[in-house]
Amino acid sequence: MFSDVDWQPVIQAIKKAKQIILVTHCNPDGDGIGSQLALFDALQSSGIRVQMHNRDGVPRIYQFLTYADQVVKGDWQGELQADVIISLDCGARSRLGMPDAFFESATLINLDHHTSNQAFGDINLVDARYCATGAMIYDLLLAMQLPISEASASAMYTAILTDTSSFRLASATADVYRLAALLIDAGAEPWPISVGVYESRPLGGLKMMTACLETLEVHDQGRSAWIYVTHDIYQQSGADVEDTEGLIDYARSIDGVEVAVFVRVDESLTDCWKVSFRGKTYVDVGSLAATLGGGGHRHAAGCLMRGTLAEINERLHQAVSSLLD
Ligand SMILES: [Mn+2]
Repeated sequence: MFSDVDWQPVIQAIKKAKQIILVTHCNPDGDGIGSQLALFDALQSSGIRVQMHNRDGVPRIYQFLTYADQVVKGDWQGELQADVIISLDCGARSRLGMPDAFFESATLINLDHHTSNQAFGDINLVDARYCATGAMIYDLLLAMQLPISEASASAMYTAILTDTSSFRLASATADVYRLAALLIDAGAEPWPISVGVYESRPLGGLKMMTACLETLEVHDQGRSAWIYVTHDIYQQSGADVEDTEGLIDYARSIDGVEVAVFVRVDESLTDCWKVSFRGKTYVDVGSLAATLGGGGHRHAAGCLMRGTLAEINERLHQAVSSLLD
């Protein structure tokens, strides 16, 4: 997509590697998983020893992708065999959910497109022009002159599809559509991928959606919309965190709403809340999240907050209102 990116430091490190491990952020999304599986496929096909490990595994909706079953899930234990770690789509090292020991002896390559990326790698290639890390992987494979298989094309298409909210965000430029077309030419099938990602929901997920939409509040003279997932909603619906994917888009979809806020309780920690923001036009929710200790993009960002729901809500309302004034 971009010819001015210097991939050489990354390529040199990959070529020197004896073994590579690919990792992505906790609660991975389609971009993290798609990037990981595409790069795994390409590196493995070229004879490089490569493995994948995600603390949170692969969400159900991405398990149809080739090699998803090869991602090892869980807390990292034991010693690292790999001498190169490639972090994909992750803005901060702590978001990988790996212990410090994991990073001690290997070269860490950080490939990402988040403006808030903390440049935590030994080699950092962070470029916010890309709509998705999956699109960066495409350019990397081109630069390495590796062929694009059907499996890697499908994984990269999934990354781009999901990170542009189905080609609806401002990041879905003509170049992104051209890349999607190239991936389709290489074997990615849009409808089966859409069925896998968007049309295979568990019933509990829809029950959660109903309950979550019931919590809808509109503030700031109709310019902010808020939805919540509480412990009760998790329990009554039988759904889990994976089923919250995309719920925030309903809040943003309301006419006149500029900022959508989604507050969901952490399933394991008490008084801990995961807050997501989506902006529609002029509001930069990335900087909003940054003021609250989080990060992200202009139109999509998030942060972690501690306290009772009432406490964090007060802070949140102030922060969002001041942004809309
Ligand atoms: Mn991404």
